[in-house]
Amino acid sequence: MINTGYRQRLWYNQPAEEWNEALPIGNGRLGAMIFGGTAEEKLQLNEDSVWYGGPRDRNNEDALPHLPEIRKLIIEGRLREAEELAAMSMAGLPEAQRHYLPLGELLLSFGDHEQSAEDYRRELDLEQGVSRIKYRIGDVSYSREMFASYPDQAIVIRISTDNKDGISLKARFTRNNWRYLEKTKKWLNNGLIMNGDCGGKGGSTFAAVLKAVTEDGLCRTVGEYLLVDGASSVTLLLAAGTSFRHSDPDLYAKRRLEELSQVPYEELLARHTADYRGLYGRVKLMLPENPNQSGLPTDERLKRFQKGEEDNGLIVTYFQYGRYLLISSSRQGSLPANLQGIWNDSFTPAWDSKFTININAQMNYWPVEICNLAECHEPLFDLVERMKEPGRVTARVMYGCRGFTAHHNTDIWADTAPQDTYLPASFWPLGAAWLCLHLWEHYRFSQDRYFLAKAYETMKEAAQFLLDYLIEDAEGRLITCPSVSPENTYKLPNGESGVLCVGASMDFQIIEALFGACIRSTEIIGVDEAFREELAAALERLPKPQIGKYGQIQEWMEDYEELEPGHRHISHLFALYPGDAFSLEHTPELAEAARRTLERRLANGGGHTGWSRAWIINFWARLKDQDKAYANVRSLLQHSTLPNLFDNHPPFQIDGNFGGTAGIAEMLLQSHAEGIKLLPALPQSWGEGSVKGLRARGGYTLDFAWEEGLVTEAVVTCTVSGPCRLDAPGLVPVSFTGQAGCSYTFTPKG
Ligand code: FUC
Repeated sequence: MINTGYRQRLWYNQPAEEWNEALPIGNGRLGAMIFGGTAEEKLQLNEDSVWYGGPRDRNNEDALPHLPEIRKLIIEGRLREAEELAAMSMAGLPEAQRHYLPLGELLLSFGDHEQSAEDYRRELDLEQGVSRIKYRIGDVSYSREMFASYPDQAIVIRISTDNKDGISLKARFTRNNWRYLEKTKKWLNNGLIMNGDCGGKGGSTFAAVLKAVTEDGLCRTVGEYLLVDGASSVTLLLAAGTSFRHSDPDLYAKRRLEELSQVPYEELLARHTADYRGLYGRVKLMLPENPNQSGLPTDERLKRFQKGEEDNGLIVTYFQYGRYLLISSSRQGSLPANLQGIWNDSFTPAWDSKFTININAQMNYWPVEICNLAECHEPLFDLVERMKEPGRVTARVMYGCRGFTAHHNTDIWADTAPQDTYLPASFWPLGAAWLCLHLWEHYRFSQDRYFLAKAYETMKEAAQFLLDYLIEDAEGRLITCPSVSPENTYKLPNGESGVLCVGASMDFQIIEALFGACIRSTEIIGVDEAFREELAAALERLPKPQIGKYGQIQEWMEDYEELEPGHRHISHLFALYPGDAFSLEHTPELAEAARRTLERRLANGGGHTGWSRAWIINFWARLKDQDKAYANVRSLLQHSTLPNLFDNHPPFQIDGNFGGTAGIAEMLLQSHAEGIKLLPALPQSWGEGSVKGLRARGGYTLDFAWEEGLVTEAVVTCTVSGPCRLDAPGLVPVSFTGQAGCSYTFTPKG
């Protein structure tokens, strides 16, 4: 039975016992994980610019003088020596970039909660972007409604009861064991201010401010506590900021709340939902659902799914949750979604909870265009823009090159020097180039030439770096060296194994995509003819993709054995997804080799992290293998999904959520080869359904429905005028010239 529009929500019959059960809210900048306790409630808080330490120049000046020697050692296969020298001369100084920190916690204790709670329910309403908690104590009902508002830049917590004057509570901020860096002060009789240092030299200062607005009742502050007694309802407003954006974060946050405390709660809610729905409401997905499952809480559904039960409804929720998480962790003006979006409770988070740009940060943005959230892409573009200056210094100081570069990580300060001396990853200068392809993708979807004209300048600088970085090998080809195939190790016939290499296949695929994008851009905006020719000449000399002894795409220029044939990174299939140089349509042999590559990775235990599994879904979707794509959607939810539907690397890492959402979209719609293809990888169990609002390259929005795997109606809405080609099972292939602003409907009858 087709879902006729159940409200998309996550819901539970009990409070969260641990962080991975708590529910996330966010407005891109401010975030909270809500535990939903009754007598004691906890909101673990984040603000996206609370990072340890200030900006630094970490470039290692010894890189450039040692570069020829490192190259020589690698080319001669003396990997141990090359790696030893690279570890000393190329490592960032100091080794680590900055790391992301929690803002703190807001703890609430409620009076008259001695008896146990009944009729408990908590939910995250994905349609409204609101979290709710309801329960009863004796005869008294309580409810809480919470959201992070983008238009008002605050977290809003509304506490209500049906017992007039029945709310009393104590509120306080905490910051675990890091309390020595902050202190909490009173703010009049109804507010608290927690402020302090984020730590580290040149680091930011932060402030979090809480203000209570009550109906009836009294407010006062005692020590670090804010107390409310005898209120009929309470609205708690929370604002926060750091000196990364505000010269006086205290003042900023207080002003925010002074203003918002004058606005009725209903209006704050209305402003939030209008803003949120403006993004979320653009896409609707319906698949055949089992109505008996819709009455079950999310954790129960997930458990059943993990035991093998089918549940398309849960998959639809997972898909929309990915969109929710993106809206909540990446909004105009915020930092990009980091490894944990914005939700992090650790002062020493896994991989620093920063921006890992050899797959993870990019994966966060895979759903953004196709799932109609293009505005949410902007924080990534802003970061790329800020990386340009440090990236120019890194290019010049480390490699003596023009343009800008970055390695496999960056941080709040847009640091581009290598992160750590983890040899399988660190000395890989393709990070900026890959990120720049996001600019190009944004253009491909929007066709916005003004955007492209500016973006091209950035893409060009990333390409300039690579033109200079490429060296000629004995056969006259242009190769990268040193590089790595993130983050795999190869074995040499002489018994040595290592990671630094000559020409990782992924490098050439990224370079080809970037140079190609730059060439197209110069044509579209009519500039830089000479540079276009330089790029075209270099493209000719790049090594071509090769098929190795297992029939696989070679991961390196030589057909080396991999130390881990089931490695989580499948970098050499970049050109299959997110790139598009490998396709069934245009390069069937490479597509077949890509299939073999995947089979071999999977047969050797591949896909064991959430993000790797999510990437695999996208690969199979591009290979139009609906069964394998679906099996990997199943695996993602089965093996790599936490009770709150967060992706589990393990630990929690958000990229798998975003990659999973992108993969589901890619099964329904593709637009990387010529034209638009509907239902390219539709699994049997999604035989009927509909989707509204997906975007396709070329400036199109698609609404379509299908039955028994055949499209019954497709509506193409054009945002720009131009030729369009549509291919869908059940429809006669059609080419037409669309007019901007017009919609065209196609049915099996024509
Ligand atoms: C890359 C991956 C790891 C992890 C880390 C954040 O280094 O290889 O699996 O996702 O980034």
